[in-house]
Amino acid sequence: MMRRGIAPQLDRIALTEVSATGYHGVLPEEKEEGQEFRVDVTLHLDLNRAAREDDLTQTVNYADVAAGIVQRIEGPSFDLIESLADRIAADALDYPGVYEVDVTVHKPQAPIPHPFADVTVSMTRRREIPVVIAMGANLGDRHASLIAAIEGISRVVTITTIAPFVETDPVGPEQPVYLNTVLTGTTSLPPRALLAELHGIEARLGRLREVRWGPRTLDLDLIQHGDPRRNSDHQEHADDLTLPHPRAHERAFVLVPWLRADPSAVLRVGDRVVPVADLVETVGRAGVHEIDQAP
Ligand code: PH2
Ligand code: MG
Ligand code: MG
Repeated sequence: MMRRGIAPQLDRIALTEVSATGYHGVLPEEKEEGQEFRVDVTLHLDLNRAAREDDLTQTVNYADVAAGIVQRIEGPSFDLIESLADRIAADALDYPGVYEVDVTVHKPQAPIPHPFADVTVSMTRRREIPVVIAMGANLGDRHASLIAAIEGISRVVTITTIAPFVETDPVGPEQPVYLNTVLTGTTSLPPRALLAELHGIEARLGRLREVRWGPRTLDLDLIQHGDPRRNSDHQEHADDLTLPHPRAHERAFVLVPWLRADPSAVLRVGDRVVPVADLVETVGRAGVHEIDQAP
């Protein structure tokens, strides 16, 4: 498994020093008498749509966040402020659209028998969203392009599996054979931010594309974002983004490697959630050729 590197910065909503009396602590008197706790949270999310449409339902209402924090502070007692911070972080990630959260819990009256100003625990928690990315190249050093792309993707996706590369007959206009693979992993980026990263990698690796569906040095396609089994997959049809990928269900050069990467994969097709194994049965494996893998 490869580690994720630096992710691009999302928009943020910060709420600082939400305070209430709580009963968290290891000592019996802390659970008895209570003391002040203060919490800072920063939610990381994409605020473009909320701003464009000036619509509260497209963002997170910070008053709700504050109320939830006060409930946690005043709620069931934990021994550790670590546990309190973790609960608050998990609550924040439950808001739709929140991909990452930073939480700090302050306990300025902690029982520390020395002068001190404050004691805090801070943590960052990310949503881990399953994603499927299809990759193809049919110009230049195809193998090197795919390897370099995987390296780039690993900065924003924690890679679970990469399918063995396959050679595939071109679908579309007359052009050289493709090298294709499919990668599965998890990300804490929303679909558009991930797509922007993929486009950046394509551009850096010198993607050439004159003809639609024509030859290219590198093509990275976001196939699925989220889990259709849990109904958490992103579904959208817009000019700049269509998810799930509108043609993945009929493309052997996507389905066959995907099935190798994840034999239990499913894809939403219209209003059905279909095992990729069944789609491979339907579409067949014609035009997809196994190759000897580089050691
Ligand atoms: N990509 C296309 C068009 N045709 N054919 C194959 N075999 N593999 C591809 O990745 C591919 C294609 C457009 O993205
Ligand atoms: Mg493509
Ligand atoms: Mg593409």
